[in-house]
Amino acid sequence: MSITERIATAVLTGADDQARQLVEEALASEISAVVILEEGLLEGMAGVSRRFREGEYFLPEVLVAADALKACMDVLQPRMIAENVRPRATSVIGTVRGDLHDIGKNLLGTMLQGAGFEVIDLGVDVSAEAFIDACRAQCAHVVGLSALLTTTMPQMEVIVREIRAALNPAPAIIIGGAPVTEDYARHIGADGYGPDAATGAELAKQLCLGTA
Ligand code: B1M
Repeated sequence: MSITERIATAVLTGADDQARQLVEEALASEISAVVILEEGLLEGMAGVSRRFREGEYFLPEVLVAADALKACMDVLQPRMIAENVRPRATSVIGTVRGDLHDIGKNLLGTMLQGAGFEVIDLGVDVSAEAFIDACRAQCAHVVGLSALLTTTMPQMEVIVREIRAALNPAPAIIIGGAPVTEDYARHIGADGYGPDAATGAELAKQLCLGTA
């Protein structure tokens, strides 16, 4: 097994110490940061995402893998900067105004990061103006809105409308959260709906990069 395959497996199984050591080893043997990222870390997270979607992994496995990814990124980041490795695309995410639930949104952030996106997380209770400002400032390719309450879901319609009015071209807009449905996404003019965080990140990849 190559060292990048071993890194992918360590991330997939959440073996953070081992994953970090392997990344250090790979860097020491002059493997480029982009290869370690793409063939090691992102490949491992793609496996996590697939298993989560298929019901083989649950929240704890995803969080443990996310910790392993983070441990590796701490080691890899300086080399990525030195090699000028850019993220595949930029995403802005947040939970909509009036809503304080953030566990699903955080999970989406992890999956997006694992899919190679830069993630600008605006947190919870986020207004349309804040989404627009961040998308403009970051030249975002995709924006992800999360809502957990039937009372805050209508905020999504407002935010989608205001983003489209303020930004031309507008970023792709995806929505998700327990009360949200595919029909609702279509109804409010969003570009897509993720029933879970892994599918949301796959959708973002399709919309921004043309890949799944
Ligand atoms: Co709240 N809460 N809560 N709560 N809470 C629910 C959502 C509720 C269903 C509980 C219930 O009554 N059975 C109910 C909503 C009812 C409704 O509107 N239909 C409810 C309520 C009523 C409330 C309060 C109003 C209670 C009160 O104060 N009277 C209040 C509202 C506060 C506010 O937001 N303004 C409130 C408060 C809270 C806590 C603060 C205590 C806490 C949140 C803590 C936190 O998030 N940091 C909380 C919690 C934990 C829950 C439950 C128990 C769990 C939610 C959760 O995190 N699930 C929830 C009941 C339940 O769901 N069983 C409940 C795990 C998480 C991984 O799932 O966020 O759905 P979820 O994310 C999923 C998908 O939805 C999707 O991906 C994830 C899976 O991969 N997804 C996306 C989410 N966002 C996505 C975005 C995407 C794609 C996929 O692309 C953009």
